[in-house]
Parts: sequence; C-alpha cells; structure tokens
Amino acid sequence: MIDFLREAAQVKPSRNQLNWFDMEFYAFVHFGPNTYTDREWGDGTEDEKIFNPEKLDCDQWVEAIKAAGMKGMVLTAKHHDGFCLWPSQYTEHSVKNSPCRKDIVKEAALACRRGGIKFGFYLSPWDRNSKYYGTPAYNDYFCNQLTELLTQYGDIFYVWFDNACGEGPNGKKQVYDFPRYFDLIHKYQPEAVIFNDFGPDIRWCGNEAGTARHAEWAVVPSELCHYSKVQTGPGPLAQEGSLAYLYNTEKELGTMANILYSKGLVFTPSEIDTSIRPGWFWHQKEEPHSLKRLFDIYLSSAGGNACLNLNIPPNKEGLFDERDVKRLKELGTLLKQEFSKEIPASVNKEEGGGPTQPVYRITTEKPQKNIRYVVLQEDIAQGQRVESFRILAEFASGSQYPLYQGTCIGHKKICQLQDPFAQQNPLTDDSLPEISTIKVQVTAARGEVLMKEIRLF
Ligand code: FUL
Repeated sequence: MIDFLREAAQVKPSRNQLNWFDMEFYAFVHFGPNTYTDREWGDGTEDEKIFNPEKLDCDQWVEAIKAAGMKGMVLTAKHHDGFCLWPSQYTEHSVKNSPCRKDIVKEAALACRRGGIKFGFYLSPWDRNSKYYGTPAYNDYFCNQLTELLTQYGDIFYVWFDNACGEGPNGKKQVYDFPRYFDLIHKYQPEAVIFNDFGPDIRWCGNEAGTARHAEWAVVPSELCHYSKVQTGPGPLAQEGSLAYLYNTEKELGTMANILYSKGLVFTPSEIDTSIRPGWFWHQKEEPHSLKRLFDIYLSSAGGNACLNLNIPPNKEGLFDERDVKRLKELGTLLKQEFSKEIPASVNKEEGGGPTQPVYRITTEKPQKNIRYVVLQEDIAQGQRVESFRILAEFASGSQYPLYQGTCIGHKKICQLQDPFAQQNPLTDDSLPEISTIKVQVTAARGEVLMKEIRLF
C-alpha cells in the first residue's frame, strides 16, 4: 500500500498542464444563433440570416475580460446547432451566409492578441445541422473544421470539446473519434491543452453551477479519465473491487480511499466552468450573478486546485452587456483589493515534523489584526501530495487558536480566514490579541511534501 501511495505522489503534470494552471481564470464566450432566438440549444434549422451583430466589437469583450483579471478567452466557434462563427469551406451554415459576413473567430483571436490575452475555442462535436452527422463521414467533416481552426488563427492555448452526443438531422447519433481529433491538435498546436469530460489534459468538474469539490484532486483514477496517460500501476485493492461506477459528478475523486481501488492513476486537473448569468447564451431577461457569488466561485476554483472558466455571453449587437461589464469590473477591483497587498512574513519549517507531516511557521514582520487569506502552493510540477492540513494562530502567550482545516492543496489553495462581505469577522474581534505567528500543519500526505509558496494577504 505504501508503495502505491509513493507512486501516486509521483504522478506529474505535462508542461502544457502547468502552463494551463498558471492561467487560473479565463473567459468562455457563448455566441451564435441562440443569441438571436433566445434559446440555449438550437436545433440546426436556424436561418443564417438571423445572425447579425451590427455593433460587433471584440476589443470591448477583451477589455472587460481583462478588467476582471482573466488571462484568456475561449470562443464557441460552433455550438450544437452546427452554425460556424468562421467561414468554413465545408458548410454553408456559417457566418458567410449571414448579413454580417464577418469571421468572428478571426476578430476575436486578433482582439485577444492586441489585448495580450490567450485565445482558444470550443468546437461542439454534436452538430444538429450537418447532413454527415451519424455517419463515418462526419468525423472527416469534423476534422476538416478542426484543422481550419487550428491552422488559420495563430496560437491556440485551449481546445474545449463538449461531450454532448444527441441526434443529428437524420435521427442518428455519432460515434466521435476523439483520439483522431486529439492527434490533429498535437500536430498543429502542440502547446494547446485539451478539455474533454474525461481528459486527456483537463477534465470537467461535474456541474455547471461553479461548485468545486472540497478536495479537487488533479491526480485521479484512469477509470474516470480514460483519455489521459496512466502513470502508476494498480492500487492495492484493485483486485477486490472496481471503480467502473465513477463519473464526474462523484463527490470523491482522487482521495486516498478512492484511489486504492484504481487500475492506475492519471494527472488530469479539473476546470470549473460556469456562466456569469443563469444561461450560457445571452437573454435580455437574465441578470449577472452577484459579486459575492462570483468571488466565492473564484476562491473555490482558482483557489482550489482548478481553473475557472467564466462565461460572458455577447448580446445581439455583438457586445458584452453593460450589466456584465460592470460586474466584471467590480470583480477585478475586488480581486486586486484582496490579493495585491501581501503581508510581509518569513516562512520556516519546524524541526521534527517528518517528510509527510511538515509544520511551517509563518512569522509576520508586524503583529496583524487583519490576515484575510493564507495562500498555499505545492510544487505541483513534482506531483500533488498533501491530503489534509490545518492552520493555527499562535499568540505571544503561546496559546493557539484554530483558523482553518483543509484537504488538498495542489497548484493553489486559497484559505479564506475573513470574508470581505461579512458584517463581522471573528479575527477582527477586539477581544482577540493580534497575530504574529501562523502555523500550517500538514496532517497527511502521500509522499514528501514540497511546498512552493506560503503567502499571507
Ligand atoms: C454543455 C452544452 O450543452 C452547453 O450548451 C454549454 O455549451 C456548456 C459549456 O456545455 O455541454
């Protein structure tokens, strides 16, 4: 058993996955015929002429995205209705037959480049318009479209595949040839990461509400991510049971008890994808979520060993709705307010903790009343190891006060001690003495803990 845990501790990310972790927060952009029909899923019969963004301004999108602190954009080049936001030579169902005639993918990619953020795309395999859908010829059609997107728009950081697989216009379902799609991406954009519900590079978190797991492991059973590379042998209980039941909606994915039954582990971190509004596409009647809700989602995703892909839908004119632009600015301001002023402190490992249970002592230069966050980062390039930890305050008298208990750390764990939205925070209570020492105590890990950063804000 111990050998297996040591092996689990050695499961490592690729260079592309590490770069993706550093993106932390980027924007989804859902745009297409649904924007004009007030629907979420088009059926593929929509007239191309309805797609008419008269004031299209992708620089306005990029400006708003950057104001929130996001570092990239992922555009729905084609949604389930099959309509292409670029003039694909393989179909007539595209912008080329719309009154606008613009290549939206190009406009968006160029705006991202001008604004200094990365560009990626969503391409829906489910296509309710294509006459090829449900036949082997569809995989050729899809690969042709994918090749256009991979070769005509500069560097692509991310290709996002939706796993939905419904019926096409002829009533048939398609068998998607994902390995063939992945090969094309490796060929034309070797630095792009690939999202799919089950890997290879990034997996789906299992919901669209922005809810992260209490322990969001990047090292998970290959039974879930069958497109990812297996990096270990079987767990000690693999012969006694099976993880065939695993799905993305499972609460435990990658925790110690769960991996023991696996045939082998993979490194496939989770992305939290959600929309700033209830729907993915723009609807006049919908309002953006509250600042608090978005901030909390950020903390639990970008601050919970995942990345946050937050959707902002352009309206019929081709602009981000002013209500969303305002909310994004507020979010960016709040993130700056909370995370731009690091509290100067020194970090020392205490003697005697052992490799898997280290204790770190963080001493601030001046006593503090207002420590709001402890931000922890493992050296994830070497693997993800911490299973659980606790944080304590230590007062001059020597007495201790528990501040936080957590599970995994991984790329980044933001431990929130005080909520900027709360009326009263326990730590600013006058009866409590000021804090000058904080202890981070790892209570369980799979191998030697390699902590990269511990910072206070
Ligand atoms: C889902 C789709 O069905 C939704 O329309 C949306 O695009 C979401 C991101 O993925 O599977």
